[in-house]
Order: sequence, then structure tokens, then C-alpha cells
Amino acid sequence: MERSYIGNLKSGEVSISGWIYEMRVMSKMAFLIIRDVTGFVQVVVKGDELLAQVNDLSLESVVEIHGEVKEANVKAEFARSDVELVAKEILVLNKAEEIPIHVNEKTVESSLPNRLDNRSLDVRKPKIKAIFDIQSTIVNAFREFFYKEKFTEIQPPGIIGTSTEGGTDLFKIKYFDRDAYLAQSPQLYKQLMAISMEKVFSTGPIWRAEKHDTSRHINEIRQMDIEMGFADDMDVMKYLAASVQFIVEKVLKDCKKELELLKLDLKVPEAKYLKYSEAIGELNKNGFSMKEGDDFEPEAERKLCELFPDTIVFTYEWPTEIKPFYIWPKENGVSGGFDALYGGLEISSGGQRVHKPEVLIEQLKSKGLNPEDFKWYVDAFRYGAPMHSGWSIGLERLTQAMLKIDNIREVTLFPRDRKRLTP
Ligand code: AMO
Repeated sequence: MERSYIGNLKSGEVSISGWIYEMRVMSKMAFLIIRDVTGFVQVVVKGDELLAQVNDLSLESVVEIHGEVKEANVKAEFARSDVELVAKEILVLNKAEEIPIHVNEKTVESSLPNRLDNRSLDVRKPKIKAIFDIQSTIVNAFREFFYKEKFTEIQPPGIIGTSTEGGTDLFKIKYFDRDAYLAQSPQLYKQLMAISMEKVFSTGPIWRAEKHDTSRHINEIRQMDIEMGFADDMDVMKYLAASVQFIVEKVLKDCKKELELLKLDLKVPEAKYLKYSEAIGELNKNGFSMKEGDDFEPEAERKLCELFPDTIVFTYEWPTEIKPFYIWPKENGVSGGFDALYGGLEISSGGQRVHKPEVLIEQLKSKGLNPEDFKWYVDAFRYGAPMHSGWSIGLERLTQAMLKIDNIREVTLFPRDRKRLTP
């Protein structure tokens, strides 16, 4: 018999396949809750032979069940409330051993390290799956938005010969007889494409050898980047606000069930644009004592988001000295660099770039870098490079901010941090 999905069951004889999420076995009857990708359904098991079979089963075993769909009034958590299945035949496709973490959310929660060690089981929980269903919608919506805006998706390299974001937090690897590094960002490559193709975007993993151990840092990050010719910092900040608003609208529309499961009241954010000096002024009015040239500590980022709730707070015209070499120096020590804060976190940074080789060489030197190491990059700007700007959103940070989740590892399928390299 052809497989039916649980979400589509209406009436008659069917065959379903899935995992055993819950089992209640009594002397004359058993109730199973079976899960597949479309939902949960209660299966009623009667008769000595079937009951003996169920007695030998375990949670999360994979089964195929043939039976009759009946109208019902089911009260089990997650399960379809309108129908149940009366079992006629149970085929055990793969019996599960005793599971190391709880999958059924009615039971005690397992610790995060334990859950991450068993991620394949962990995502079987509806609330955990909901996080990654929403994350999938986020990436898809990001792509959809920039396709609609006529950007080209590019595939920058993951192995690079020179640092892009400064030398300290690179993972060094052996590349045949040379040293190479894992890319910290698609930065230099997306710029080379923007000065030729004008509008580009990318999504992909990058690596940072930062020795942080916090709830918002990981060492392998998924970045969603754009880069755009003939655009300044304000132009791309507007794109950032519009794309995040589009992403949130899409999640609100397509992930209603998931948002409900996570008990989230998500709102489409507004955008607020503050010059760096204005942001410092706001913070100092609210008990901080910051001075020009200071970077924002996490408390300052949280405070700015508190002052402007449900808002993407842009801080722009950051001091040139604390922004990377590729950020355009405007006048009076102020740069074309910006950050975007949302839900208490920095979700993105970006800026207008240096598109003139002589300025680029000066900038590299002023940051203690050797222009010779960047020759291929600097030279590209000699052959007709328009002004250009861009940014990068950390996918995990955006998910964390939208879903109000404390630890970034919760929104990373297989986090890579200082201690964790498996699974
Ligand atoms: P930046 O280094 O600020 O800028 O990174 C951009 C965004 O990526 C995310 N991110 C991280 N998320 C979690 N853990 C980390 N260790 C981590 N590091 C970065 C954040 C951050 O805002 N090339 C520039 C961007 C540009 O100018 O276009 C860059 O990578 O959300």
C-alpha cells in the first residue's frame, strides 16, 4: 500500500510510516503516538498478537503501520485531534535502542551539552524542529528578497591566502606545501564581484578562531552578505532594514505554527539610524560613561535595543580607527562603517568600502598590514572600480534575535566552539 502522510489522513485504509513518539501500553489496549514530517497521530492497538508486538517496541523505533482511519476526539499533545488510526498490522522497520535524551517534551528536559551530543534526536522535538524550520525560512526569504532586487548569488572561496578581517582570529591550515587559512568572511571577494557585477550576495559558512566563550559567539558562522556598486553606507543600511523586514514578514506568514509552538510574539521591526556619536550620547544619558573611540560592550548594545524596542538600531559613521582597513574613511576621523543591532545583539556590520587603490594602500599601512600581501586585491581596484558598499548578517545571530533565544548554540545545528568539534 502506498504511504500516506499523517497530516493528510482523512478516512479509510492507509499505511503510515514514522517514529514512535509516545507509548501507553495497557493489558487490553495500547496507544501509540506516531510522528512523521507532517505531524503526529494516535494509533489504537488491540488484539493479543499486535499487543505482544507493541510490548517489545521502544520509543523512537521506526515503524510502518497499516490501519483504518477513524473519526476521534484525541487529547494527546501535538497529535491530530480529529482522527486516529486503528492498527491492523505493525511492521518494525528499525527498532531503537534506549534513547540517551528525552524526545518527548512532556518528560524532563536534558542539558544543552547532552542535547547537542545527540542533535539528531534533539531535532525530533517539535519545539527544536520549529527553530530550524524558521531558520530555513529566514535563509530562503533572504535569497528571495535579493533575487527580487536583481542581485546575483555568488560562491566565494572558503580557503584563502590572506586575512580579511585582521590577522589574529584565523584558522591556519596546510595547503599542499604552503600555509592557508579558512575564510573569516567573503569580504574581499564580494567586493571584487561588486565592482564588476554591481549587485551580489552570498550565504555560507565562515570561520573565526576567536577564543570567546559566550552565549553569542561561535567559531563557525553562517553569514548572509551583500555588496553593491554605486551605493553608499545609507543606501545599504536601507537595504538591510528592508530585507530583515521582508524576512520577518515571511516568517510571520509561513511559520505561524512554529511561532505558536515557541510562544513568540514576533513583530516586523522598524529602523532607527543613529550616528555613532549620537548613540554614545543616548547611552551616556542612560547611565553609561562612554567616550569617542570606544567600542560598544554587550550591555551598551542591549541598552540601545531597550531604548528602541522592536527596532533595528543602526549606528553609523564609526571612528575610522576602530573599523577594518576596507572601510572608507570619510572626513574628520569618521568612517563609512556601521553596525546593526536587533533584539539586544549585533546582527550585522558593514559599510562603504575603499574603492581607490592609493587610499587602500594607506589604510592597510595604517592598520599595520603589508599592502604587498594584498596585491591581488588592491590591483583589482585599478581597472575601473565604482564606489560600493555592503554588509553581512550572521544567520545565527539573526535567528537568536528574532526568536529571543539566549544561547547561540540553540540556533546552530552543530555548533563549533572552543570545546565542541563533534558531532
Ligand atoms: P563582522 O565581523 O562584524 O563583519 O561579522 C558580521 C556579522 O557576522 C556575525 N558574526 C558572528 N556571529 C557569531 N559568532 C561570531 N564569532 C561572529 N562573528 C561575526 C555577526 C556579525 O555582525 N566583512 C564584515 C562585514 C561587511 O563589512 O560586509 C564582517 O564580517 O552577526
